[in-house]
Amino acid sequence: MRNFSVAAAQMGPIQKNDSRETVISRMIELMDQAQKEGADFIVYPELALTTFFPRYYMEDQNDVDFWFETDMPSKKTNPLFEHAKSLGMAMSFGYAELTPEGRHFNTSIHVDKTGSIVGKYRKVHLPGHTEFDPKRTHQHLEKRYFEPGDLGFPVYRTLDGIFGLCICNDRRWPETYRVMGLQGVEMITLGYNTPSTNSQKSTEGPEKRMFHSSLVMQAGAYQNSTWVIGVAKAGIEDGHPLFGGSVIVNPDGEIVAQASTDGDELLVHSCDLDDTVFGKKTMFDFVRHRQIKHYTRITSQVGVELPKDL
Ligand code: CDT
Repeated sequence: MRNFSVAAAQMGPIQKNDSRETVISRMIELMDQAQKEGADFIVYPELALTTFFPRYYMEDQNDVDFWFETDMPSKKTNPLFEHAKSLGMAMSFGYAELTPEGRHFNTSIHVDKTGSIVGKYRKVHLPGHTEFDPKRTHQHLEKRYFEPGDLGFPVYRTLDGIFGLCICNDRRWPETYRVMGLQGVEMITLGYNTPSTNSQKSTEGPEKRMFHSSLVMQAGAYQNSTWVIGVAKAGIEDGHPLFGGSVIVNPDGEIVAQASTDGDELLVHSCDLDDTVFGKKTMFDFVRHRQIKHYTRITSQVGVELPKDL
């Protein structure tokens, strides 16, 4: 099944007081619509089950853990899994994961049409800060509530293709795509929650933020000849605006579908994994063209190091 239909299920705002059950019924509604439109695979955003809670400063660990899932599926999320299985629909979505060892991750999974989790990823690039910052118009406390993912960027086989996951801020880093590109990835799915304004750069409005979001996904798709499905949580969550602009990007880096609202909105597009073959075999034939001896800085240093003679 290398040619199938993907639904990017953008979700409008989820308010702080919205229950998991309410959100899951919205996800099920989107899934039903996706099925009517012929989709085989539905992709939901980052932290799809709750509001984007890292904007809230919390000190009490019980308050923090309220936002996390200890089981997947759980009693609350099982109706989504069962519904997907009954429709024969594969799905991917993000959630906050609390492991039995007490570790906290920003996680995303891919569930196949039989209800088995075939792919799991824990967000590597965590943006923001760890302490309350009074200078910011809004807080972004992912570094406080999550530890960096410990699974790397794995790819996995499903739907007769090679798939990978990443989450929100990961999309801005070329390493994310290249590490999966080097494992032959043919479709990357990712969700995001991105504020419409930059709390540290007041001149940067939603248009520029959206431009950067699409730019990085298009570049990642083209340079690795892979489909990229980028799905937003959008709209105003408890007074905090998030931009939409969910996209389906083909392996040529072209946007083939884009959301136009800040609400629940479905983009359905037929994706052929064989469209990745030309780019992988010609322009970006890694084996013939990559010169790894010149790339050592990529994994040997983190920050900028000026050469000594500069
Ligand atoms: N959720 C997430 O990773 N959002 C970031 C915003 C960073 S602003 C501190 C993003 O890159 O979209």
